[in-house]
Amino acid sequence: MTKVIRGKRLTSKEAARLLGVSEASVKRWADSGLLSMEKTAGGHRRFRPEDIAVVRRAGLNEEARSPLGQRSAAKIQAQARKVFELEPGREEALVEETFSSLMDGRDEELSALLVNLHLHGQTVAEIADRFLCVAMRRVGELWYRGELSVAQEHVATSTATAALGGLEAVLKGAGSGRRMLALCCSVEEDFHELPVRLAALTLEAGGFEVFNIGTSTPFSALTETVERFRPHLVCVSSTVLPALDCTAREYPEFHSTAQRLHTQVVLGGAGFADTEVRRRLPANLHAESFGQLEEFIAGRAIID
Ligand code: B12
Repeated sequence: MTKVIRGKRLTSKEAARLLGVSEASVKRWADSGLLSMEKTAGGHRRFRPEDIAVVRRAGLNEEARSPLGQRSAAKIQAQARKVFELEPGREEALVEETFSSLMDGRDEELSALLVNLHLHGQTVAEIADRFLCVAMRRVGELWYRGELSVAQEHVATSTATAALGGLEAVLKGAGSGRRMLALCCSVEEDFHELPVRLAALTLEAGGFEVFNIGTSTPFSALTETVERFRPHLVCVSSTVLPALDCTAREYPEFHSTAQRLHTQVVLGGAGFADTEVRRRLPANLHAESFGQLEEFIAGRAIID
């Protein structure tokens, strides 16, 4: 994809605020090579949000090891969250920015925006629910009304997918110690990729090691995979449910295998919203948002 506009960069002042240090420290670290930077034509230091996010997380992890550090790490996060929530009208403006980046195929710029949101205290689930999915639904409405071609929709989806790479890089190795395993996929004949990717990212941010099996995975295949890998959690997405009868036939074996192996089952997305579908496909959680998935994994509902 042609990158007409490069990703947004942070100034020394912005980087300093996000890292909770002085501007002088940021400049010193940058000049000594501790912090990656670029220089503008006028000689000003500029920073990639991804680089600041990595340093910030490393700093927070370091601090969190001492009881005093835990308090200050929490304070930095709370401060960042406050900065974000204080600005009125900002959320709509950011959805607008997300939408226009999707429409124009500006993946680097979108990636920088998503990482920036994360730096300002937004969780992966919040970024998905409040920004990316809202913008994608707008794409869907335009497409449905015939105001957008399939090719334009494809540009939007691949831009979103590419932009998630930035968040993925920042989240690498989230959580410490032994990581629990989770499997992600979508139901048979559902080819919507983004929800599977967002579920995987939400789980990674929650400290899971994630195998993304991909779209259109029949429950019979999933049963075998659960037997083989014995994950702590399986997260299945359904944006559409074209093969309901087949799915309902294969589901009981999958579900009893998961129960026997103490694997938690999360079913998420519009395809699982119907009460009758939920009755036929029981699970530990039927999620309507990534926030619910995040809450579920944070709620220690997972048995290690
Ligand atoms: C991109 C797209 C496609 C692309 C997918 C490309 C790709 N590589 O991924 C393509 C072109 C392939 C496609 C095909 C089709 N699509 Co389509 N598609 C979309 C679009 C525009 C975006 C989908 C997306 O990524 N959304 C982002 C997700 C994450 O947001 P969300 O669905 O709103 O999800 C929310 C919750 O449900 C929840 N959630 C969702 N999934 C999950 C999963 C988990 C685990 C959790 C915890 C939570 C969760 O979180 C979100 C809230 O923040 C949507 C529009 C829309 N409304 O979303 C239509 C849409 C989903 N598609 C639709 C349709 C009809 C189709 C087709 C049948 C069209 C056709 N005639 O061929 C086919 C079906 C193909 C198939 N069998 O899979 C309809 C579905 C209507 C319906 N309810 O049945 C939509 C809503 C468009 C519309 N307005 O009509 N599509």
